[in-house]
Amino acid sequence: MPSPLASFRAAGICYKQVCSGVSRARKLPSLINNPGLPMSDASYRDAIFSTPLDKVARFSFDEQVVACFPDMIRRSVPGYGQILGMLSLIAQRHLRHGAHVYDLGCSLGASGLALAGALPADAFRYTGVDLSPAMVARAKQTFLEECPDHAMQIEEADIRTLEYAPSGMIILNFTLQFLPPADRDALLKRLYDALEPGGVLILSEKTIDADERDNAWRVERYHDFKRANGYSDMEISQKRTALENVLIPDTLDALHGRLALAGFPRSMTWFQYLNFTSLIAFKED
Ligand code: GEK
Repeated sequence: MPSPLASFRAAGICYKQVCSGVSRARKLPSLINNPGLPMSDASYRDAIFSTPLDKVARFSFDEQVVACFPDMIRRSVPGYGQILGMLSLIAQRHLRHGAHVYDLGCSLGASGLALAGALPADAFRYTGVDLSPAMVARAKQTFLEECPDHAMQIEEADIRTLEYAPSGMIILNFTLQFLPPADRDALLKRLYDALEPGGVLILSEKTIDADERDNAWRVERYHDFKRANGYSDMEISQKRTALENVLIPDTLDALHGRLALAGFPRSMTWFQYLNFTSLIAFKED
């Protein structure tokens, strides 16, 4: 199996660039805006739903997904690279020197790599947490190879039951949507409690619109986005089936409501691209 970094690079995601912030992040392939840029090597390309399946199984973060994950997320999540690129700029503004950062549902540790690429080794301590053993194993290997001088830890755990250490920044990038809705408020409350005064939570999610017509428009344009990134109608449809009752999106209003209920006095939407969004929630000083 290729090294995780090789597959990130093959997917057109160069973390050394993403990590260095907006000016460098502009050089990143911006998906449909740069169709001429090389796509990934065929061996790491997401082709999981490219053949007709008699029965589409529930989506899970297994070895097969891990092998093509950088390509999958780049071609499926509008704005993914831009969100990563901003994390280090947000950290530079909000993170006390040496503070602890959680990345919950870290997958292959992309947010950690983004931070390590932009910030010196003593600027922060990072803990990535993921439930998938395959993700955790590869993320560990990546950090050893790419940023051995930074304090990067990876834990295999369920973020709903973890004991949280005091932290200056908590990143929940496209993870809350995979928890049963009934478990979401309790987790956010625990994260609010774990944040130090002045700490921030970054919450990125796929969203749904309450208005049916708006929702249909956004979903159709999202499918256009996926087609433009090389997915066939069959792949789009089978992936949608696999994610049914696995990825359950909230509305943007519901997300802000959950943050308020958890105790955050202020939250704002800082990024939106079709039905994908990123919020920042502030804990009072
Ligand atoms: C990125 N943040 O690249 N506890 C821990 N991990 C979980 C749980 C749980 N209860 N449920 C799901 N996960 C990443 C992308 S992917 C999003 C996040 C996507 C993990 C799951 O194993 C997977 O790795 C991750 O959450 C969601 O910025 O693939 O759309």
